[in-house]
Amino acid sequence: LKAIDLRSDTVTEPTLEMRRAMAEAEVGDDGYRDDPTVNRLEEAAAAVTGKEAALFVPSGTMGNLISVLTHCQRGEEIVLGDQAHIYYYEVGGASALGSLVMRQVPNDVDGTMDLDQLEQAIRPEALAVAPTRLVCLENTHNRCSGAVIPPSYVRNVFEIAQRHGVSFHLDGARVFNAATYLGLPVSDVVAPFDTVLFCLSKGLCCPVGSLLCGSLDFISRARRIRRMVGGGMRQAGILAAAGLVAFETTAHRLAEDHANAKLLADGLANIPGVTLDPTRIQTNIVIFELADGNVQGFLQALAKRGVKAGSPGGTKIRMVTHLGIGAEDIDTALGVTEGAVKMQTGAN
Ligand code: TLP
Repeated sequence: LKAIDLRSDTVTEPTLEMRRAMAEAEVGDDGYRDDPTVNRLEEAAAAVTGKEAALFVPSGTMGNLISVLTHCQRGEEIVLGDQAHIYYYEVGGASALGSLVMRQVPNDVDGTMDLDQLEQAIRPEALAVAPTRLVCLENTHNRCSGAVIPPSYVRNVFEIAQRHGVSFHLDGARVFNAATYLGLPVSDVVAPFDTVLFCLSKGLCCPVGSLLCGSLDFISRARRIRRMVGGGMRQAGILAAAGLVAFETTAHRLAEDHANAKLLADGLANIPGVTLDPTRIQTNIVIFELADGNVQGFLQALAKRGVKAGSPGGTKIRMVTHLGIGAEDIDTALGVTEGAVKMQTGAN
C-alpha cells in the first residue's frame, strides 16, 4: 500500500520529464561559470522574479544564510517574525555563522506582524545599539499554516524599511504558492523586496535547489559568500535542468494542491477533537490542534495506517499537500485521522 506522505511538499520526487532533462543536461564547471544549464536557470529565475540576477544554491536554508550574510556585517541586526523559518528552523545560522542579532517581532496567525511593533523594532543609529540592516518577511508563511501575506501589507513594510534605510528580504521558499493564490505573477509579489529566496525542491518537485535573486551587485557579492559557506557547485546543470522544467510545468499546477488542502481542512474541521479554522487555509499547508496532548502517539497511529504527518510543536499537527497527493488520498487521510482521534479520546 502506498503511504500517503503529508509530512511536507519536500517529499516530492522529480517528474519523469525532469529526470529526462537531467539525464540530457548540458553541463560544465559552474566554478568557472561554464555550466550553460545553470546559467539558463539563473537567467530564468531572474526573469521570473523581475530581479537583475539570480544565484543557484543547494538549499533554502543556505540561500537565506547567504542573503543575510551579504546584506549584513557581524554585530548588525535583522528584524523578523518570531515564527520565521530563518529564526525557527535554520539552526540559528545567522547568529552562529554571521554574528548577527535576530530581533523578533511576534507573528500574528496570518503571518503578518503588527506594523507599529515592527517599526519600533528598527533601531536608530546610536553608539550603544546593534544597527538594523535588514527586515525579512516570509510568503507563504510556513508556521502560520501557509498563510499568504497580502500585497498591501508588504507595501506597508516596504515603506517602513525605506523610511529607515534598511534592506528588505523575502523568504519566498513557497512564493509560487503565494502567487498562485493571489493570481499574480511572482514578479509582482516580490517587487518590493531587494532580495528573494525561493525553493525548487518543495511544491515544484525538483530534487535539490533554490534560487537567491536580487541586483547584479548583490548577487555578485552573494556568489563569493556562497563559495565561503561551501555552496559552490560544479556540474550543477544536472540539478538546474529540473528547475527549468519546473518553471514550465509544476509551477503551474499548485492550485490543485491548494484545493486538496482545502478539502482536507474542511474535513478535519468536522472531526470532534480537532481544532482548525478551515477559512484560514489558503495554500498547501494545514496545521491543526489536537484536543488530546499525545502528539507522538497520534502520529504513530496515523503512520501505522499509512498516513505520514508531522508536528510543528505543542499539540499541533501539520499536513502538507503536493503533487503526490490526490483527492482520493485526502479521503483516505481523513478517515485514518478520524480513527486516530477517536482512539486517542477513547484511551482517555
Ligand atoms: N521548510 C521545511 C522544514 O524546514 C520545516 C518544511 O518541511 O516546510 N524557508 C521556508 C519558509 C521553509 O519552509 C523552508 C523549508 C526553508 C526556508 C528551507 O529550505 P531547505 O529545506 O531547502 O533548506
